Amino acid sequence: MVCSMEFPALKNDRLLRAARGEAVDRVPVWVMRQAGRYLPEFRELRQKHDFFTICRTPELAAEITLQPVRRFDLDAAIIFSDILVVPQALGMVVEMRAGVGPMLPAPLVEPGDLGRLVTPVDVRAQLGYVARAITLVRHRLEGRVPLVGFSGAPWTLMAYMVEGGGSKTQSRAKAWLYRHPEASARLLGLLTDVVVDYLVMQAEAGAQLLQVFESNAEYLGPDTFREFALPCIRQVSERVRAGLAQRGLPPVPMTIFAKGAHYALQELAGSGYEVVGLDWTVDPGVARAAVGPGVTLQGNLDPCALYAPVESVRERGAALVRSFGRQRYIANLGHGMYPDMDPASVQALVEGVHGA
Ligand code: 1CP
Repeated sequence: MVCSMEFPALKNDRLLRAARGEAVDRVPVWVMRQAGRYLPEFRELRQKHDFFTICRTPELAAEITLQPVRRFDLDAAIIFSDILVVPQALGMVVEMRAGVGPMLPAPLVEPGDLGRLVTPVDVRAQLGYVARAITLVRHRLEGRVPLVGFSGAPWTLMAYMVEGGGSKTQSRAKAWLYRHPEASARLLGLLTDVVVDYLVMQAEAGAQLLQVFESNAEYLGPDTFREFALPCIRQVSERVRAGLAQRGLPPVPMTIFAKGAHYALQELAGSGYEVVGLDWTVDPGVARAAVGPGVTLQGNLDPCALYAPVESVRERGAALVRSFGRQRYIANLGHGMYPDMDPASVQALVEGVHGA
């Protein structure tokens, strides 16, 4: 396998320019879950391999990462993996069940269960396969577009570890916050340490922007978010920057996507990230007023708008640019693609944004 860290020169840097607040000739666009089950070439590969085997095999993860970039004129690739590789690195079993999603058969039930977690985590030993996949993709991309690395944010990871999977209410995970605030803080602190090391490793391996997914922010309110989630989000950006500087590595822009955290946009804008991702429930003007001129916004087309006829999707892509403006903006969905979506809708969205 190629493992040289001399990467091909970047030909399309719109994503990075927009993230840093520099002028762009065209608004960059990419799509959350752009590599996934809506693509027939993904489903074909997925039939032959278990989900986490793909994540752990750099050749397969690289191939899937490249699939949407080959098909569409996207301005970014995102490394194929999942946020739940972090609980795995802490010794938890995570299974991907067809049609259900991730399942953790032995979730954390009470504070004593924290003793089952294997700490400290040596991310290079446990998650080195992600670094190797990133390095491989950087070579295979031949500089076409930047590569985004990512991690789940501590609260979102904690929620999966306590719930044992997805949940409509997150009531078990939230019960921890109210019943065991100290153990919750300990767990979140431990996750913050892993997430920081994990993101530094990804940037070192070649990731050119790092996105933090706080997908479960929507279950919290201003108080619980401020007390438990936000301090970790802040620490992650500060400590990743410090970690890169310490290793003599250049800084990379960072994005925080806190789904459902419309109540905390101002605080998110002040949490040390260049880019704030928005879900589709937030009005672009309201978001810009809340975050101020100094951060880039990313988002936020309702994913279900992709079910509309392609002409309508194209028009909605252009409308995003009209609402958000051409600078300090990265077009995306307000959440990920669904498996039953038509690949042609992604093409239409990209055309709409680029043509605006
Ligand atoms: O193309 C890409 O975006 C890269 C790949 C990627 C990313 C960034 C996958 C592949 N997962 C993720 C992140 C992820 N995983 C998040 C954060 C983003 C978000 O909010 O969607 C979350 C919450 C997960 C957890 C997860 N993994 C779910 C959600 C379950 C729930 O709580 O409702 C699901 C369904 C998965 C499985 C998964 N991850 C990725 C794919 C392609 C799939 C489908 C699994 C399969 O092929 O069987």
